[in-house]
Amino acid sequence: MSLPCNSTFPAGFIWGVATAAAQIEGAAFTDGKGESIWDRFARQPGKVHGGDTLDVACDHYHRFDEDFALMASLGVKHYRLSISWPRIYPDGDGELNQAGLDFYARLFDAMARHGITPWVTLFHWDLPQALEDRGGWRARETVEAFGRYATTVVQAFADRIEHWITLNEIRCFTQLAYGYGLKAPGVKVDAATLNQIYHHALVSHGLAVQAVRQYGGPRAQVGLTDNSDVCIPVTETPADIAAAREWYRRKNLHLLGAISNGGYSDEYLERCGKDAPKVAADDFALISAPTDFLGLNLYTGPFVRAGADGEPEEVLLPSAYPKADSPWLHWAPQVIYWGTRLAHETYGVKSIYITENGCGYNDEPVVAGEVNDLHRREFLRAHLRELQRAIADGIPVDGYFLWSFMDNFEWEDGYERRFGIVHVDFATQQRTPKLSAHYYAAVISANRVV
Ligand code: BGP
Repeated sequence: MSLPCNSTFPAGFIWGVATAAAQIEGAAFTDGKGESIWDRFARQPGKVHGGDTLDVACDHYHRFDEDFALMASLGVKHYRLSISWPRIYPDGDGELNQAGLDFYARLFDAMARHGITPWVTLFHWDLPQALEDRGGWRARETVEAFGRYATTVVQAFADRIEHWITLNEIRCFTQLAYGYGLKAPGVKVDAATLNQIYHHALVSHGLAVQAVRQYGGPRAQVGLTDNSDVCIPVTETPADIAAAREWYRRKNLHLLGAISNGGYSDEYLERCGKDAPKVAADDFALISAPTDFLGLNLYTGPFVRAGADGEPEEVLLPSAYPKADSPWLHWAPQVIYWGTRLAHETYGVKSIYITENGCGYNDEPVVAGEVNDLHRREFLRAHLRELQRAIADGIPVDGYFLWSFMDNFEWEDGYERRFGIVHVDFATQQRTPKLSAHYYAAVISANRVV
């Protein structure tokens, strides 16, 4: 399909916003919720900016009704949220906490009252600490426990939820958490263990797909949300595009590559050498079971070009290159176009949702009832233009979820970094829609980039 510049998006295009349980709910020890690895990590000195904890966060646990009223007032009809595993199984496995299920039932009721459709992520990094104490993602036991948790949640809410996301960003809760130690549980394991952890994440994804197929009902749809390493051709010439495509293929071999191949490639196994993961007999039947869509969290990516011998090489960013306040987030709006195009071309994905895109800034406080975040408006507009270009080129992108609805606990950055289109005063819990919220509301209402 061809979409001329600035025409409207396809009818039925999904415009949404995203959050995650641990980042907004607070009530970290309320109504029987168990401790998560992030509750523990945040209490270790020096791990999270300013010693911030998740204890209260946006107090969404108690304020969800007003939050949904605000969401609805902006015209947002689709909301990606996650369920907290330790609210459902405080020890990760074993005894069910009915109060946890009851909370989400109330939450979904409120969303229905406000005309908002839920898109539910089953795991967004808040592993129960009790499981970490028994090995965490290093242990196959955690995979089996996740399968039981996913089954419980799908069975409980199959009548209300049609869109399920299995896991959020495997790379972040594996490599950044157990490889670099930056995210909870903040440890550094050896290469063999890390490869096994990736594998455990893949099997967990497969078990969640299986739970949705078995218990989700006929209308249920399921997919993974991945933060693929997206490579952006520095000039859109055939040589640089080929280099970016090859770099992308190599960098995603262990996750999307393995899922789409139905097994680990020889290339990947050679790369692992003696540190290759142990694979049980039926693992890849689970891992590679067909899904209905691919979720992509797209924020940034390296620029790649063809080197002298045609080999891909990353172009170093000069110090003057524009960045958000999140140090890892340099501006590269083309990540939307190339992230979706490379996934479609490389893996044959037929339906893509951008499940996160947004920018982290240390926004200024509210002045006279306003937060003038023109920088975020500009960021969004540039990225939405690339979304429009992707759709115009026939890439099957069916929806876009902005990260994030409101300022929240941004993991190791605590409350310093703000990603929301709604400002949160963490002392008073006052919400103030920023300029970017009004901008996004206008985009949704016009169904085009404004
Ligand atoms: C993604 C996560 C989100 C959110 C966002 C912002 O990786 O899925 O939960 O936090 O990034 O990034 P960060 O808070 O790491 O700066």
